[in-house]
Amino acid sequence: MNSQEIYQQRIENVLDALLEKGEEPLCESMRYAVLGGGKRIRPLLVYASGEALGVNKDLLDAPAAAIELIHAYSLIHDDLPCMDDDDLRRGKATVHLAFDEATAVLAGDALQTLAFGILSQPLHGICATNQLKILQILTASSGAAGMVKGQMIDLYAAGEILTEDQLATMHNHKTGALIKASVLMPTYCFEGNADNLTTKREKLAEYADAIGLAFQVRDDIIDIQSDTETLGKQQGSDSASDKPTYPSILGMDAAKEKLFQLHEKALSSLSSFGREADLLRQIAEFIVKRIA
Ligand code: GRG
Repeated sequence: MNSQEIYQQRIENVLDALLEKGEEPLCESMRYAVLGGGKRIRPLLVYASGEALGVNKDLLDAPAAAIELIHAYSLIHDDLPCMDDDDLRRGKATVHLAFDEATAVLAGDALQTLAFGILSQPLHGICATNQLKILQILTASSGAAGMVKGQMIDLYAAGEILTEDQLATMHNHKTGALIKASVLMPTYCFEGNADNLTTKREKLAEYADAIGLAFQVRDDIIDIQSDTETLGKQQGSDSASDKPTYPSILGMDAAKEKLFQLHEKALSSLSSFGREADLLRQIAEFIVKRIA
């Protein structure tokens, strides 16, 4: 197994242990939404950023799990009839179809509180000030100043003509915020401060901004160029719902050029790091080349 696969297996085990096993619909729907699917890009970024900083892996499991739980909740709610009304997610029926709508709302709610609960437990090896900072990052990135704000902009953007800046603002909130949180939380996984941490944090933030937007540009491209089976969700859903995208605003060639530039920016942000940031480099490459 390569290191991406090792970390993917690791987060799978961590999530499995965290989610209660029970026959009630709430337990089953939470496990259905979280386990056995998804690329786990956000937890991978947590482990990769921690690796670049020399953080003990055991301290990264809690933030890695928390960010994936927030992501899973956001997907459940995004798929609901009152939002994107999707039937397929990660190659299987969306939670409101596999269970029912009320269960899907509550499973999302419970995954969100579980994420904050995990980070509120004593995290031995991380001082209280830093642990609070990690919680603040998760709160800001997922709430009304982050992902929820982006989702709100997105819902009202259908059928609108957005400028490139407006499109970037929407994506920086909706998708970029959690990606940036994944990279930044490990910069607080210490007792106190490590060497040159402020400079490293700034460089990692630049990297995260670049790959966050690259993730979305690539998402817009594959929504047009891939197929439903590969994507595990409906292909062409952006144009079907008349959503503004990078290819629709810039044209396909310019969208691909934008992706190339963002990849270059991500790599140059890591130029002061050595081999310890190789996993971050590999993830950047994976994001700009992914087909699903
Ligand atoms: C409902 C509050 C709320 C927010 C929803 C993230 C989000 C906000 C909606 C998802 C809609 C969507 C398809 C956005 C495009 C980019 C994206 C986040 C794709 C899904 O993330 P991946 O590709 O999914 O990392 P996997 O399944 O691999 O985890």
